Amino acid sequence: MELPVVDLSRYLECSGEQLGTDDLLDACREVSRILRETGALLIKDPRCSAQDNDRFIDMMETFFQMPDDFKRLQERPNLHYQVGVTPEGVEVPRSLVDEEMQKTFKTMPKEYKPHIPKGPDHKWRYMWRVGPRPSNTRFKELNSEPVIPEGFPEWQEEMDSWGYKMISAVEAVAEMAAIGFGLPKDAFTSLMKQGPHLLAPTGSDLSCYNKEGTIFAGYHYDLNFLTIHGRSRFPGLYIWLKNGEKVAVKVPVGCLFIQTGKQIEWLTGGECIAGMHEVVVTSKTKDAIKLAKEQNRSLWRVSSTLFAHIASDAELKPLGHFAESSLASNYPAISAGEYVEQELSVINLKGKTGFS
Ligand SMILES: O=C(O)CCC(=O)C(=O)O
Ligand SMILES: [Fe+2]
Repeated sequence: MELPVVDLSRYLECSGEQLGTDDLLDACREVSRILRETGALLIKDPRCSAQDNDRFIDMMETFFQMPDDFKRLQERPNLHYQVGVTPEGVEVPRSLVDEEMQKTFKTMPKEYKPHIPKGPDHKWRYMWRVGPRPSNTRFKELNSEPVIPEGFPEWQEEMDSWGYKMISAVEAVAEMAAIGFGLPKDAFTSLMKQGPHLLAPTGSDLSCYNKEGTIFAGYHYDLNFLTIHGRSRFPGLYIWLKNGEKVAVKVPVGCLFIQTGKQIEWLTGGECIAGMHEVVVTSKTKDAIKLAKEQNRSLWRVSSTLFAHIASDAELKPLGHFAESSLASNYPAISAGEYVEQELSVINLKGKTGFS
């Protein structure tokens, strides 16, 4: 199945008053429908160009190619790895430790079954906080100072500029989704203000791990609100639609890919569910490795993942009419920060250090 591409240009050009026009309302309903029915959306945002994406990936390839000892200088386990580098072999895919998920594996048809994780992920990651942080918060450690690797003078500017652009794209989608769901336009975006948004590119070493079936990120959902990715230079990301179908993500040049996380599931009382996904080496990845070798390009698979979050001190609970839904009781009110901490300890990023 091909995922539809929604062009945000018309929505972005319009002022508030024009939002009542039929074609814009239809576009908003289309966004909310796709998020509800599939949990996955391709978008085109004129503010996020293919060149921006390329510059960012070039820099991250250079970083991930550095020796492990250098990269580990950027490791902050005491901050739950929520800034700086997370080496390979640390983050544990939720499905490795979640018995409910393991039960569902058994019921899945063979062609849609994920690769069953046997240990932690083989991917590296860099976490960079984007956007303002709250001066007064109950969740200080999730909102700590950034880490900048030595020898990358362009780091801050590059991370911030690409990060802000992708957050703007998420905000537009969040507004459109809210309108489409019949909520106030800012129902989601007002909760995203000063959220601990993370630009969190992954780096996977295809010169070392290139056997089919190697798992870079085992089957999991994302714990945040919405996740957005630019186009990666290597295929490998697979998602599951709400109907259980497994789909290879192909992001057209100049487009971005958005998937639902657990926080939007909470806020919509289960109307949207968090999209499951995995990153693995497949025959398509191997074809791309061969081509990259011929062209003398980097063999690090970099993702330009950004986790857009609800503010740590804001409350997660079904919004507006979603509070009346039959599933709402599965989503009791909890602060977003508390929820994130619970999830982080399950996936091994919190709990080994002084913050547990
Ligand atoms: O590497 C990717 O393409 C996505 C990784 C992922 O799922 C994650 O970072 O949560
Ligand atoms: Fe993910």
